[in-house]
Amino acid sequence: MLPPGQQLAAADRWQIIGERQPRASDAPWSLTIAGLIERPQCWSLEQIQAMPQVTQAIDIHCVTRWSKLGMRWTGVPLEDLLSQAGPTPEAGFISLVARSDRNHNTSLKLADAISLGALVALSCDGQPLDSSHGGPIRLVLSDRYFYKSLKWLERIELLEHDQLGFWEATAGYHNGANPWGEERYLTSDLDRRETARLLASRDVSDRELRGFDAAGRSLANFQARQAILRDSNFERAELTGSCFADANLSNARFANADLRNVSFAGADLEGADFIAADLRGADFRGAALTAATFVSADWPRAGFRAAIFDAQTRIDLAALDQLMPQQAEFLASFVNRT
Ligand SMILES: Nc1nc2c(c(=O)[nH]1)N[C@H]1C(S)=C(S)[C@@H](COP(=O)(O)O)O[C@H]1N2
Ligand SMILES: [Mo]
Repeated sequence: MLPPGQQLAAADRWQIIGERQPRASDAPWSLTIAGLIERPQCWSLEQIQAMPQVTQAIDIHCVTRWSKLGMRWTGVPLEDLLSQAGPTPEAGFISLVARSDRNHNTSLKLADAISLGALVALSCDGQPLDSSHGGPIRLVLSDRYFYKSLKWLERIELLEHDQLGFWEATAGYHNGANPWGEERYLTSDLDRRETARLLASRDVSDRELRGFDAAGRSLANFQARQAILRDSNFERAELTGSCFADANLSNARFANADLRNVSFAGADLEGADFIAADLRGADFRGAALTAATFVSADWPRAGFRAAIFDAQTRIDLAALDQLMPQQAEFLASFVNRT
């Protein structure tokens, strides 16, 4: 089943999200488990490979609105590793740490990790995991957005108190991450006064304003170059001539907005919604469009709602590749005409 607000990726496509490779190192791969446990362990990759393996179907759901269902993952249940280590009664959380340049991490409630069947995976759909997808060893679990599935798992720590992960601490990703309840982002901490001041200035360039609410506003020539506007709401806003170049607009909502001659050049538009927006003269060159939507899911049946384009709308052909199949098909009919 597809959780609310998600689209199905093409079966033969699997996007790389976040870090693209592990930290360069000659040290052999290993997995350490430490913290509130009776028996600290450090397993070599070979030891993990030699443990009993299970294969289970796990659906993945990226917070930027794409999903892949029924992937077959093979590896060692996290529960098996935990029972070798013996968590103490105080252990309530696990922190997962990657072998990556930024020591990328995320965390889970210990009880959730076990009840949701978290797997320390070595292969997927019968193939050893690609390095870009977390090979040789990553975590994967169902029923949490995919940012809880850590690539290049190197260390598991059992903790009494939660330790927020990289995306959760720096990008406002919801720590609950339950896709069935759309726990995508924390609500913004911008107060109404500050929002009103920024709207009046029409300039948020370089600012970090997750969850910015500009729905229905008249904001022609709004300046938002390089701003971080994840999960912002620009529905029905009037934004002609505005500049969002190089901005981060993942999951931003532009439905029914007037976006004539707006620049989105180089912007990150993963999961952004442009349904019924006016995109005549808009510039998407160099923008990332994974799982962005331009047409409602009922297309091409009667009553669908779609963005408006003209010959001056600029979209790279290559960007169509990043879209989900139905969106790509819809956009191709436009791009090929121009
Ligand atoms: N080490 C590490 N793990 C990570 C990330 C990351 O940046 N670094 N990104 C997370 C996010 S947001 C997603 S959607 C998935 C993407 O996994 P994929 O690249 O195999 O599709 O990895 C998750 N695990
Ligand atoms: Mo993600």
